[in-house]
Amino acid sequence: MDFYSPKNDGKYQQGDPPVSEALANDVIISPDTLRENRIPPNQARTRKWPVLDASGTPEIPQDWQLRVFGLVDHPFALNREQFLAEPRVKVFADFHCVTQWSRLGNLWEGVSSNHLLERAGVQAEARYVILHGYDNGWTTNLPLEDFLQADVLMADLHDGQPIEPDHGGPVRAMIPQLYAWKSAKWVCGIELVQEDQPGYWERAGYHNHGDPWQEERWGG
Ligand SMILES: Nc1nc2c(c(=O)[nH]1)N[C@H]1C(S)=C(S)[C@@H](COP(=O)(O)O)O[C@H]1N2
Ligand SMILES: [Mo]
Repeated sequence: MDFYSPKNDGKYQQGDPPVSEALANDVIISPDTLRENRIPPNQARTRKWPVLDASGTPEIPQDWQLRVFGLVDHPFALNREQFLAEPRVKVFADFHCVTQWSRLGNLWEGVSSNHLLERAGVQAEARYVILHGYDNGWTTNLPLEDFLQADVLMADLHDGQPIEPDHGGPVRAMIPQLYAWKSAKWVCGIELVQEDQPGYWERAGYHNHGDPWQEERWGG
């Protein structure tokens, strides 16, 4: 799929690790990138970007869509053109995998979670968000409050380039403040629910919440 790809100005890549100071002022700065030590406990920095998922890269249907449904007043689905027509945000964020690598200074671009949920009209009983992937009914769960952080988005660009299929393109979720397994690749659904529903990795023994700064890795 040929998602729109504006040119990254590349400026923020000058620092190592990349810092937010050189960014254009329309970029949302993920708060954890402002920490003095940006590497959570027992993580190590990688400059590469490993590929990790449960069952490999799925075939994405021609009629790709992203649905927002569940406890919302106005459920809707966006096709590719409609997704690209939504207001866009840029987010500068670090990315921490529970297998102990951290990738610092990523520039994500896409549509913010806040915008999508405002459009849908979240009902008062909704307390959790279930993200659905195109890979065999894969899901992950997170509290609504985490999903509504200003640096959470459905991203189609990484460092100015379309997200590769192996990394979850055409569109993946990005939840910078939680371990990477919450950042659903190949996202196709955002479901609002009242009762929590542990997802694929959570049922496999990962922590239900996954805060890297609290080392919420397993159990819990
Ligand atoms: N749909 C889907 N999203 C997923 C996964 C998955 O199996 N399916 N794995 C998660 C895990 S365990 C990690 S560590 C990150 C890895 O993202 P990356 O492959 O782009 O590094 O994606 C997360 N998102
Ligand atoms: Mo992971």
